[in-house]
Amino acid sequence: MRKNPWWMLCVFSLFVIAACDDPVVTKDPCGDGFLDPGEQCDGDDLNGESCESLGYYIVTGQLACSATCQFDTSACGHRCGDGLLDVQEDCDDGNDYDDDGCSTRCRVEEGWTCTEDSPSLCEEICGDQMIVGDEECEYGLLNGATCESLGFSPGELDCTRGCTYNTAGCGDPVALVADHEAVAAFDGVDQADYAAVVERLNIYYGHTSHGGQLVTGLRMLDPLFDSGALRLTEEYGDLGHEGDLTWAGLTEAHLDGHPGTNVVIWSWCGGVSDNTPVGIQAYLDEMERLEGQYPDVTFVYMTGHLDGSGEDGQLRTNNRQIRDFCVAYGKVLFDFEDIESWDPAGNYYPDETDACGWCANWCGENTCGTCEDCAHSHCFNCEIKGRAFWWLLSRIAGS
Ligand SMILES: [Ca+2]
Ligand SMILES: [Ca+2]
Ligand SMILES: [Ca+2]
Ligand SMILES: [Ca+2]
Repeated sequence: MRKNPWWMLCVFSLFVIAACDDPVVTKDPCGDGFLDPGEQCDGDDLNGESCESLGYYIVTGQLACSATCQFDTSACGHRCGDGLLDVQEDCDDGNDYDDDGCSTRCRVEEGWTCTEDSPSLCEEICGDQMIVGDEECEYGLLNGATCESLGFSPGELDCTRGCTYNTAGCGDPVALVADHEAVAAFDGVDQADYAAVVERLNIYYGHTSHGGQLVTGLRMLDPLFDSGALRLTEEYGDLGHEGDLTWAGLTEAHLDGHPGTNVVIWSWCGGVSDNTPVGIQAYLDEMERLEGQYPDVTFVYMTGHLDGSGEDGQLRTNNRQIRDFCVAYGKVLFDFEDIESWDPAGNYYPDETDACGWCANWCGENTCGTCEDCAHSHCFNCEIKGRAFWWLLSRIAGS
């Protein structure tokens, strides 16, 4: 019988297409009898585990493997950590870690009490002279804290009946201010401080060009402290003008989306120079509102950059309003204006501008660091901002 060449051509073409356009075959690795990434087991391969090795109470039960290559423990009974209170257990809080009241062996930990529910709810025993969990203190035991360590003037620190600090007997809260003295204090920042900053702080910093001086300054100090290791998220924007609160909305969005953030900083562009007492107060009030909304976050206030308007100019009047508020209410302040108003020898330049005329003179007569492009100014102005910034971060980190 004569073969149909058309039919053969079609079949041949299919082979050619299949050969040339070899599709990537994704075969489900579950069921192939080998353990693949993401599989607890596959078929009879239980990866050496059993009901007993996984901590289940029916040790003779038969551990099986599900169709999705996960352990099927239905024949193993219960275990510690499954959130079901079993006769073998004093508690079961549904997790596999210690130091939360119910141990990994389902025993109630010292200093705690747990309910006999499934799962058990555990809470610290306040009044037992043991500081555990979220307790800050116990009567007469302050866990090493003092009024000063909590940011207050000296006084009598106490513990409430709810095992939290009672700071009523402390003096007023003390402001933390990075001004021109912080530039010199930077020399006292050491590697342990640096490590604490890197480990503990997660910073959100909103700035435009002037505020960028802090970041440039950090980079200039990289030979001492690598700024690349900092957890620093930069936002493009600034504190605006005359009561503009755009920055506050951005801050809330960032904090709500990044709960690990614990330091918020916003800088000004020229927005202090053309501001009014009402506009400045709107800024201060909004910062304080955010502090109340996010009590675990440190908010850093800032003054505005020099503009040559001198001691009696609007800029200094507005900056004084910010500074006085911060000192009165124990805030954290990066005093941008004060930092660039003084040279390291202690000479004061009240009529200076953001260009920092004294910086060039200083570096002509003294040794300054390697220059980087510094927005609106001489590179030494960035370097002193970086020095003050590192000092402030080390203090916030509490080292
Ligand atoms: Ca497999
Ligand atoms: Ca259990
Ligand atoms: Ca536990
Ligand atoms: Ca206690």
